[in-house]
Amino acid sequence: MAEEKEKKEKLADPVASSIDVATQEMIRRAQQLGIETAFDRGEKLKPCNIGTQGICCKNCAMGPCRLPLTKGVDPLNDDRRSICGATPNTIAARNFIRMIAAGASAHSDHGRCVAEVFMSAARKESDAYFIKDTQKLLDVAPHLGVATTVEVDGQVKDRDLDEIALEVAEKALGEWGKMEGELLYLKRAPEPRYEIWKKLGVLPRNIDREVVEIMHRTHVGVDQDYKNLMKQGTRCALADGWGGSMLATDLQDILFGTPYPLQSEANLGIMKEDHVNIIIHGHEPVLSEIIVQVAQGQEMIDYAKSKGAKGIQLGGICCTANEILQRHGVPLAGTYLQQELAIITGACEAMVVDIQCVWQALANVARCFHTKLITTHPIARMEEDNVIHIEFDEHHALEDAKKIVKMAIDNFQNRDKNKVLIPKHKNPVIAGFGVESIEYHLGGTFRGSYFTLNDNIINGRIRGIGGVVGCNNIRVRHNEAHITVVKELIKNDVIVLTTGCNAIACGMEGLLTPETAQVYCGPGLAEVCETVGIPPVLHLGSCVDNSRILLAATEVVRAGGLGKDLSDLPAAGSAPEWMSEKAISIGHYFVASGVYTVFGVTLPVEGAPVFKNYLFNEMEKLYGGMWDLVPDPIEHARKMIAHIDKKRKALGIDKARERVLLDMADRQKLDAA
Ligand code: BF8
Repeated sequence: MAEEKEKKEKLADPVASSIDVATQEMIRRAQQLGIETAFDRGEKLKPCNIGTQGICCKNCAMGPCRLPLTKGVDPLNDDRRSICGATPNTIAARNFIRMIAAGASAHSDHGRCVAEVFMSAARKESDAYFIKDTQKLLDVAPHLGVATTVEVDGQVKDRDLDEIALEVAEKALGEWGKMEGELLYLKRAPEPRYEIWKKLGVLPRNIDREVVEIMHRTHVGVDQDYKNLMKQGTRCALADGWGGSMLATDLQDILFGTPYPLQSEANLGIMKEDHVNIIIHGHEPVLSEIIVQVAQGQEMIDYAKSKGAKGIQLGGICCTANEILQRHGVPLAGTYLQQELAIITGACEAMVVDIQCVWQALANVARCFHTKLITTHPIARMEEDNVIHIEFDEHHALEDAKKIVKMAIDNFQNRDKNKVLIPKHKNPVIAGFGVESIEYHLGGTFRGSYFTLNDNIINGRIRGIGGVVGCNNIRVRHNEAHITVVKELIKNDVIVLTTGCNAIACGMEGLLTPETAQVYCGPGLAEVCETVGIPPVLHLGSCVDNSRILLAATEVVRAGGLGKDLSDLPAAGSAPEWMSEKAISIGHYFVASGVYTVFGVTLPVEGAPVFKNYLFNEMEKLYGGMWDLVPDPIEHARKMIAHIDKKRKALGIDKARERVLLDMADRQKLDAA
């Protein structure tokens, strides 16, 4: 009896676990069925108090050495040492940059895979992949030093597109391991930014090398100066943001099309009881693009009908969801923390996964239903015997995708109708924004560039730009911080650029529609959104697409009137519910690009106050951007707004904002009269 009670107490409280009603319903449903989810495990398994402080070193077999900070100890007279004598600063910095290395590797290896597929498309080796967006190819080529014209007999002519594609593929692949020089995309940043990186010695040489050097430097007995460690952390993070991630985004756009705004829906309610439901989860669009193509083809739709279904419903989880949403309008099934719940609907015929953010727990959940859990990537398999591995290869992509979709359809008849419960909740979304479409909507026909956006920032209708991104974390209420931060920003006239799971959370909450502006925005931002017909929260894609935020911010600098560098902009970054190493890499390339970046939940730096101060304060003197940690979402947003106001003041446009607010008030008075 006591045991039973204890068991009961350890289950998650659905309402305390998520702000989302569909998620609450499914947590309850899982508990009724006796299926454990991450929400329940989060109750039982508490994080290690020393690890969370960042001062546990397990880089050799003399340890792990744990140096918890005891209350009242003066950090400047801190005699804590590991066996080898490493200080808390060294340990925390080593751990921190190892996270950067892992995060940068994840994004960049994804990018490499896309570059390899791009190469096979350029060589015309594949019947599934082609150069779809030739304009983007021509736009990207010069940044990789590839000429788009050629001189023949004294005349300048357009170069053959196949030739350009091949050279772009070669140059792009070279970025991972070239012998000399520096990453070619670094020069896409505003010039003063590039000069700062050069002066500080952090220009990445090639992507792989920066990761390897972190692993070397953090091996026992190598780099034992936290500032020098962070220098390499910076170089590696830049190799992610302005390298691997940016290449992934560009090459994906060329292969699969540059996103433009489109309409769709978000949340578990997108699944359909009378359809074959296929959930695609992971990150690389290389596979999911072809699955979408196959599943939307008549052959498979007819096959599904022959098996008693009305059709095929695709849905996405995590960043794959964002990839296929932004290019095809495939609806979002949910965020990172909802992956188990999609299966618990009992209506998921197949969950197809590739890399990153995919839980092994899915195997256990799938076992309780008819769901086929299909791994597809050679580097990401699961040990469980109910997991099917269909290795995906770009050379026979179409056959692989057909096999997967057919397997899902065949599984429809195995569904147990009594176990089906799909929550009703979903919301409409407008997604598919990017550097190009922001220019289209906020550029202005005559002047091009980002003129209208800049003009509205300068006149104060838009107070500034918030980049809000990142994961869910079981340690905080699902989506609460995401939504609170975003709502607080738009209420204060800060336009939000979003990616990753924050974008999905915003979609679920209904914040990705132009109509949102009238409900949640301050008057200035509402007016702009209404005039140009955009949502106040612009969905820019997946986590590798944070590179779109960097480039959009660069365009803002180029359009003029808001300073000369990214660090001059009235802008701030945020990851309110981060959890992955990728988020640390993203956070750090934002900081090194000059952005004040606030994280929620926790940061593994508390046990090393000197190192923490370096990240939170000293960094600003070097890069113009710095880290911050603010778990409370309202305070989190307010600190971002305070920073934006600080930048407005430095630019001398703080007065303009006051004037506009007075104008608005005057106008309201007039309206009332
Ligand atoms: O790369 S936001 S939980 S899904 S890590 Fe993962 Fe975090 Fe979601 Fe995409 Ni990004």
